[in-house]
Amino acid sequence: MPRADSDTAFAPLPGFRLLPGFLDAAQQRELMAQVQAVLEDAPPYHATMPKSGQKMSVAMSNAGALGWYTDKDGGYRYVAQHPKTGRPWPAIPGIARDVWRAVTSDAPAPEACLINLYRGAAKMGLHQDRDEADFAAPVVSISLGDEAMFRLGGTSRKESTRSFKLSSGDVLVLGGAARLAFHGIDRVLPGTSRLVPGGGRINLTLRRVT
Ligand code: MD3
Ligand code: FE
Repeated sequence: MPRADSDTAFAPLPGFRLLPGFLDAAQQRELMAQVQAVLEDAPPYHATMPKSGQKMSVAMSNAGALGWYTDKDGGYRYVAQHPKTGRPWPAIPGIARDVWRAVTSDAPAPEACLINLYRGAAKMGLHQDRDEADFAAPVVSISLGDEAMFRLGGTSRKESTRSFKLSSGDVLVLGGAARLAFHGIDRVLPGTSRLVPGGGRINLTLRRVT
């Protein structure tokens, strides 16, 4: 018998694809080493949100031609240089480019790779990704390290949400209507992986920006 609430039960928007275990253990280790090299050149920082001036609990860095950044006065935007070192962002890790090519059919190469580093109680509130000029290409997300509880909703904040566990090596593809879905990370489950040196979780998001 269907549940009484089945009419309003959550169904992910078209264009949402979760690919569990897309990267095997050896590929995860190789990507982790590539990300470490990026972070040595472009150290993670805690960006500041525009209105509140609050620092984000997630530490960030970027690779690629453009990097996502926010500070109190400039707001959310893409920038071509690391805010502290002034250097251009390092190249996008090879394994990440391979994932993009494998899961996107005819999209041009990614312009940005945001690196989110979750340590301790870091989390990310429910939001939409709309700082890109073009929503035609999907966003591709790669999880490394500790497991996380990921929340996905609809294209309005009012719609119901559902949570999924993301594990190391999982890949998410957010295309079509799902490209503008509300989403966030409720919490990371500490000590569930030994991949990230120093512990925690890393998420890479690959995007077209312009
Ligand atoms: C759904 N990152 O960087 S990845 C972000 O795990 C971000 O660090 C989270 O949200 C993280 O903006 C979630 C999964 C994800 C990424 C982009 C999306 C889900 C998405 C874009 C649209 C819809
Ligand atoms: Fe996001």
